[in-house]
Amino acid sequence: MDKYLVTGGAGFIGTNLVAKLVKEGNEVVIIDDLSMGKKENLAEIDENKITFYDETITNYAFMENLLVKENFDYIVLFGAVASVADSVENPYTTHLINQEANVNIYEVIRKHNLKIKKLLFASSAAVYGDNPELPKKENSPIEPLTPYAIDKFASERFAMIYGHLYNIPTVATRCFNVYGPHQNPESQYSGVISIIQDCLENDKTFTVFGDGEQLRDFTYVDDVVNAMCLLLQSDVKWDVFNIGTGNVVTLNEVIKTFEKTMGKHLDVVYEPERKGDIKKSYADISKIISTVAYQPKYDLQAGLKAYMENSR
Ligand code: UD2
Repeated sequence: MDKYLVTGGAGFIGTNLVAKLVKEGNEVVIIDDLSMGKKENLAEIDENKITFYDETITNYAFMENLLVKENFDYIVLFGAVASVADSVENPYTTHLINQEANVNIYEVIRKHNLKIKKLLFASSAAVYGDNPELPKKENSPIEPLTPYAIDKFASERFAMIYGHLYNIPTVATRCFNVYGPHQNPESQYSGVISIIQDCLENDKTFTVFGDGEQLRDFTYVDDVVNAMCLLLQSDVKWDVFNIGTGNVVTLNEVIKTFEKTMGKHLDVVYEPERKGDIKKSYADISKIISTVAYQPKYDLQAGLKAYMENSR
């Protein structure tokens, strides 16, 4: 049994990871200020195995005390303002959360010489921006277009550099369009699959921005969580990995597959494409496959089916 810290552990990907870690017999401490995450997301998890703090990662004194007191084996960092739009509206306040608070955690580890087995920082495919090189490889050009993407990239680089300089085993992941249970569909910038699910379930009309031919690598959250566990448990350090499926689909294909899975028609209207929308984004995942033998298990059809079954 190991002791994990998961920041943002009541959020979408965090909750799914915590559920797996607890199922495998680990003890998990969660920090989440519930700005995006929800406590209900943790309802099905054995509460004797988790400790939940309704706290922000920008409370430096709290974070320092906790890290020193608990001596975690593993640390996984999801805590962030995950909305790109929010970062455009509030670049400085989101920067304090999306970058500074992470650097503070690395600094506490360094300052107190904490002996962790691995720290994983959850970065994002957003760091690649709209550069036309496809599929995105880890060494493709980095062109962050928003404060969110800059902070993700900087936190990722700080994780690598703290790792190198102070011998802390760190790793970072860049996830591509993740979907699955506990994703919050409430904002127009929520994951598109959660919005489609909400529209199908509640007979609402879904708006396609653009012609629906935008390409994405939609990745079911179980694959993401498995990939992260493989990286945590391996000897890999000071390196960054794409997590996706390596398959690419259009939004129109997603709608068709979803309708088939649900056995229900979706009302759709088309509107002009969003400003700054990326036309094509998909991952080259050969690095994580060759390094830790990751194999995605869910294509779109299987992922949507699992999503429906596990959302009930
Ligand atoms: C994803 C990430 C974002 C950032 C970005 C970097 C999510 C939720 N967002 O944005 O954080 O990392 O990648 O490239 O993972 N769409 C509609 N109707 C809707 C909502 C969306 O047509 O109601 C379109 C949207 O314009 C886009 C596609 O669906 O073309 C996917 O949208 P998204 O918000 O799920 O994800 P994306 O790739 O824009």
